[in-house]
Amino acid sequence: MTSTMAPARALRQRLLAELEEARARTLLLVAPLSDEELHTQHDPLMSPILWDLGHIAHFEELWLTRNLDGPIEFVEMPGMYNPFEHPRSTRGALPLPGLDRVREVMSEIRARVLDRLQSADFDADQPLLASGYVYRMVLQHEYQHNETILQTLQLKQGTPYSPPARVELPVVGEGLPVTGMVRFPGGRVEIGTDDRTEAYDNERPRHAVDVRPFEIDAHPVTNGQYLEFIAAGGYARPELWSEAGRRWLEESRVEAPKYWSRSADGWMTRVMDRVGPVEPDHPVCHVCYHEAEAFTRWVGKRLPSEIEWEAAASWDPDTGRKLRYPWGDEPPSRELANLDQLGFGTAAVATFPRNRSPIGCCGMIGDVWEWTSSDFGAWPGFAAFPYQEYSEVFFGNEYKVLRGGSWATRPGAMRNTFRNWDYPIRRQIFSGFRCARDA
Ligand code: AVJ
Ligand code: FE
Repeated sequence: MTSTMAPARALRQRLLAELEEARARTLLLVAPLSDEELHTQHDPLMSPILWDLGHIAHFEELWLTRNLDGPIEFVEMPGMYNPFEHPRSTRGALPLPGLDRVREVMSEIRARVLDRLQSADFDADQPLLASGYVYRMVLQHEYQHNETILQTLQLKQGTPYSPPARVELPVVGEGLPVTGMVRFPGGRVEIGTDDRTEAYDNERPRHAVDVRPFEIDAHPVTNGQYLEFIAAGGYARPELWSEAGRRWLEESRVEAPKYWSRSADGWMTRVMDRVGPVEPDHPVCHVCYHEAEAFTRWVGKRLPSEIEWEAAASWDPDTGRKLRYPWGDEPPSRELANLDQLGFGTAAVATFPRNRSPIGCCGMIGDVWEWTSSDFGAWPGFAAFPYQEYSEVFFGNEYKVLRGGSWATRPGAMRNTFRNWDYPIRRQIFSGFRCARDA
């Protein structure tokens, strides 16, 4: 440490900057929206965006003011913004205040948070504050709700959402081969993490697992490959689908990924306000677990388990070292991966040559979340921290794990050990997949 600042002061300044940056992004995303668009429940699966905003603020108040001055329970979150009191589908009926009022509440809470930050003791032996953990938890919560808001904006009724800012994604030359698998030799692999500075409870503890040799696609499945599945009648071949998958197919009558439509010129798709042809070299997005599973059967493969996914992304079998990101320990940036929202869409696979794990698996971080075959459960030795309502209440066989983050994920909420989960029928998330098989 060559810093002239006391470490606590440096950490305080960094957290302050990150809190401000997180809020600036949240407000940027909602800036183009009218009060009515913010109030509307655009889909039963999603909250009115004003609910997300109020919930972000009250979550922050709960953890960064009230809880620092004596333990309180998650259930003490004010009724209207408590997700367990009000399931998403009912949030449209809540008497939500207007944007001006919600912004006042956000600033008022933030002022108290920053005031409290001045006296935060990061050396405390309580794990909530040690190394600033609780601040990073709150930051990630805001980042995650940003992605939720983007799902809502993509689902939005009425005039499509027009992004307030965009960054151009790099375009690579045509003709890069996107087929092929890479091999993981198997052996003892370290899964999860012991990190207590930012990891969620469900990522802990780090533990050794014996993994059998397997092969995994070097890239996520592309639209072009998925189009072949559609053309081969994949949606009409029951033998490719699980029983639950067949039930979902019968009820939903789906024939293509969400947001695709057939036109005279072929398949079109839409991201927010942009409509264009389905790009064959982009990863397929907005498919549910059942669709992913049916595709893998069609090609004679299977989905990777989340342990295999994490091994392929993070483990260097030659050195026995575990990496924080597929490329190493360098934090994500625009040069490394398609993350952080402002690209507003996927990039062609193989666009980011450095987004490559030690075994040669590409594009694991960014673009699309990847479905795994695993149910969301506890790692051995799991302990809920700091609140059961983040992970533990969702453990079981109802949810499938997704890994790797999407274009709509903020970098602060992404790393090789990060675990996301959703119902196997969900498609409003930015979800794709890659295939694996035994070696
Ligand atoms: C991890 C995306 C499943 O949205 O339900 C936000 C994240 N948890 N607030 C969700 C979350 C509490 C969570 N997912
Ligand atoms: Fe939340």
